[in-house]
Amino acid sequence: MPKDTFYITTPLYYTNSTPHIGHAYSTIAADILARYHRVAATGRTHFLTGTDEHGQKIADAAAAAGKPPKEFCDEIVERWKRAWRDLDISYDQFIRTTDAVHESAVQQIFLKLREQGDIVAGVYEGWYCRNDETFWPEAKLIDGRCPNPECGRKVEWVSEDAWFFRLSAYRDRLGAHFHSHPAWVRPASAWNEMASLLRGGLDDLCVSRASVAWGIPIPGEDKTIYVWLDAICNYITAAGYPHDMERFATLWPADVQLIGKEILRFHTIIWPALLMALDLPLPKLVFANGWITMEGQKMSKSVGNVVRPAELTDRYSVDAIRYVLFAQAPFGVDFSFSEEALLRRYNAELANDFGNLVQRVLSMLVRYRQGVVPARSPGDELNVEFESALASVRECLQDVDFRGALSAIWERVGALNLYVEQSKPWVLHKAGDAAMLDGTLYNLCEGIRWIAALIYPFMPASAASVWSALGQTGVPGATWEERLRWGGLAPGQTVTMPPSPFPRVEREASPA
Ligand code: ME8
Repeated sequence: MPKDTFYITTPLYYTNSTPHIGHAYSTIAADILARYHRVAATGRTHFLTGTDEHGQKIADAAAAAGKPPKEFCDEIVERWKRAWRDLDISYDQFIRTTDAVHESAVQQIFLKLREQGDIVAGVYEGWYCRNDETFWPEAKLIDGRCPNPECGRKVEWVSEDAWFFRLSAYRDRLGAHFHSHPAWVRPASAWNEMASLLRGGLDDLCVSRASVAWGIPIPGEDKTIYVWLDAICNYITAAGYPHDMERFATLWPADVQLIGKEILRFHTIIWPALLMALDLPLPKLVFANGWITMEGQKMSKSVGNVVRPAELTDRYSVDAIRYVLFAQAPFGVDFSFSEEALLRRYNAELANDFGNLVQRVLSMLVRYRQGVVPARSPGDELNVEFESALASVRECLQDVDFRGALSAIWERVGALNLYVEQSKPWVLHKAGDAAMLDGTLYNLCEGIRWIAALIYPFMPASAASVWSALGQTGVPGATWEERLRWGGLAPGQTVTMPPSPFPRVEREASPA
């Protein structure tokens, strides 16, 4: 079976923490792409996410909670799954690095690489940061501490017999891949940063741990496999490598791998070198999303400045958060989170521009036409702009440009609002111009039907509510190919009033 499935992945999240909106951002991005590819008729789609459960950091967190690591992870994983359910994340597969199939696949990968001479014996001596599970060269340390600005913890001197992946041997091939694929890592700033890192040369990578018991054992030895080697292989083990090569062939290479920019080196240097060693094709695109920051610092558990999704969805709805996070900044660029900005955007773009439009149009339809879609009037040209908006949204989402897609949709929302103002259905009604009123109401309802289909990848619940209020069946807009034809709304269709999709939220009174 050849590759026939659009394959999207997120990072695997550490189970020493529970989701904040930074994690949600990457996962919702993957969900938008997955939903888009499902409705945009590109064929099959597979969306993978999951959890990264091995390593000292997780073992320490479990010990602090007084639980065996696996039991600890079992509980935390439920919280990740619940958070994704609450945010309407439609993943197709959730992998845990403690899954038996993954563990055995990683052991097989390790043994294969060792057998073919890509993993070799050596001695490791160096400075190790437990929190980041990373070895740091002495020159990088800042006052004897981890140089990761989010961490800054004391590093430890580690000396042990070890196994090394011969990363340095892949430098030239990696360099050639970067140069022949200038868009395989995005945004361009990420490609530049990694290409220049490659020019600086590569050290071999220590891929065993004698001191870490909570990990995948190296068969026949008292060591475990380095947690990053273990975790990064999930993208292929989840797809069936090496136990189900038939399935694997339909999925691999991944079409889009979404990550945060702090893990670029792992995903665009180490990961492709491992794939080259396994003689597998490289992912088509690795896209590093920007960071959500708070007062200039990355939102993270270690900084202690996290906002949990539930704190926001209680007040604004899930779809509002899914919208606002992507309307605010281009994907790949950092942006600062503030509830103030969220509230402003929510009330202006969702409650006012979109929510009011739906309520206003459908209540006119109920008032003037008893909720029945009237006949379409020939000769209007509204379809032209909607068809070109559809093309722009497709182009943007194909290009992982979420904000571009939303702005193309909101241009149409704005145009429908203007159309209401200019065509004045209430005046047509008063004047008894029935044919004109019919045509106008038809266009408005059909325009709203299109908007519901187009917003579906971003806001599935609101899309579904408007879609079914218009008497449409199935997943909103599935598929765009079939459902997005101007005139698809059948005259005679009865429409119901949906609940207001985005009720206005008033600013909380500031404390006196
Ligand atoms: O790094 N802004 O897991 P992790 C935007 N287990 N995205 C953010 C973010 C923020 N403030 N904070 C987190 C790991 N993220 C490893 C990955 S992959 C084989 C192993 C997102 O739990 C972003 O995608 O620390 C980042 O890369 C990921 O969460 C890190 O999650």
